Amino acid sequence: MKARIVKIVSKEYTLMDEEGNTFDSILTGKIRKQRVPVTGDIVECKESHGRYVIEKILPRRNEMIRPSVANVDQVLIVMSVKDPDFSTVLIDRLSMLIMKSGIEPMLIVTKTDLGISEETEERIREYERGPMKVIRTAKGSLNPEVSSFLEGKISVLTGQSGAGKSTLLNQLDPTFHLATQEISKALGRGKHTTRHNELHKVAGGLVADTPGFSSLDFAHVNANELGNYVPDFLPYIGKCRFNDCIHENEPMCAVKQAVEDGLIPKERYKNYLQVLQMIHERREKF
Ligand SMILES: Nc1nc2c(ncn2[C@@H]2O[C@H](COP(=O)(O)OP(=O)(O)OP(=O)(O)O)[C@@H](O)[C@H]2O)c(=O)[nH]1
Ligand SMILES: [Mg+2]
Ligand SMILES: [Zn+2]
Repeated sequence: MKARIVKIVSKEYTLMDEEGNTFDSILTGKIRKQRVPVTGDIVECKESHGRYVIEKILPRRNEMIRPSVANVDQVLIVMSVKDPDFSTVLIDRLSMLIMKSGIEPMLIVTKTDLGISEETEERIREYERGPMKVIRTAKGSLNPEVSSFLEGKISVLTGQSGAGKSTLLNQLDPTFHLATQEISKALGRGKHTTRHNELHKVAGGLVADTPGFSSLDFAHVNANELGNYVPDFLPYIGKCRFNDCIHENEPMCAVKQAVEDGLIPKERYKNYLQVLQMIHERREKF
């Protein structure tokens, strides 16, 4: 039978079948040598000696690294308006890496109940006017749009530690009691509250609550592809004078023109140039 891996804790794999029933399983040694299974993987398994054994991992549609989740429909970037600070640099770097994985990014702006500075409000509006879906949420009044976006999909929550990822899931399903930050602080356990990734059944979909990331790695991204991963650039890609344009110093660049015309936010372009610079510097080192 076919099932999906929804949780991995050391050598125990929790599987979910199409009806949403979960059961524990183990892996045959043969597979462990072939490839490391991750949550989201669809597997073939069978019952043997009273327990389920995973026999085959089916090909992945896509795959995220850190957190490792396969077959993802969308990644929800969770960003608070403050505590921790709202950061377009982070949103833009995350969305580039998500696009690079072939997955659609979305933005969830949390903690709007804490008050939004004029500067942050303007930045949020730039995203709202752009192509990414944006949802604002506040503690105590969950935006019903969140559920509608999760339905029938596999979603991954990502964002800084403390942004409110686990809180969001707890609000979506009051039977969840995922640990949130105050508790871990009380236990003095260091930074990340959420430790492993697990797919939770919520709002008619599956959602991975992941630990806040520790670093963003552009090692596998080339300068000449980076622009393709900026959602705001997409309408202008292919319209530059040079077809290998990296939208930096080239004349007749459609992206730069759109920035000048106010069609692409300056902030978005600035964040793009910063990552491009990082990529250039990396190449100089070799
Ligand atoms: N005021 C307010 N506080 C919130 C909101 N969402 C989350 N918080 C608080 O922010 C803190 C951090 O929330 P978590 O849900 O633990 O954050 P996380 O993103 O899961 O963090 P990690 O698991 O460490 O990556 C908690 O104290 C929450 O109560 C919100 O919308 N409004
Ligand atoms: Mg968490
Ligand atoms: Zn260009």
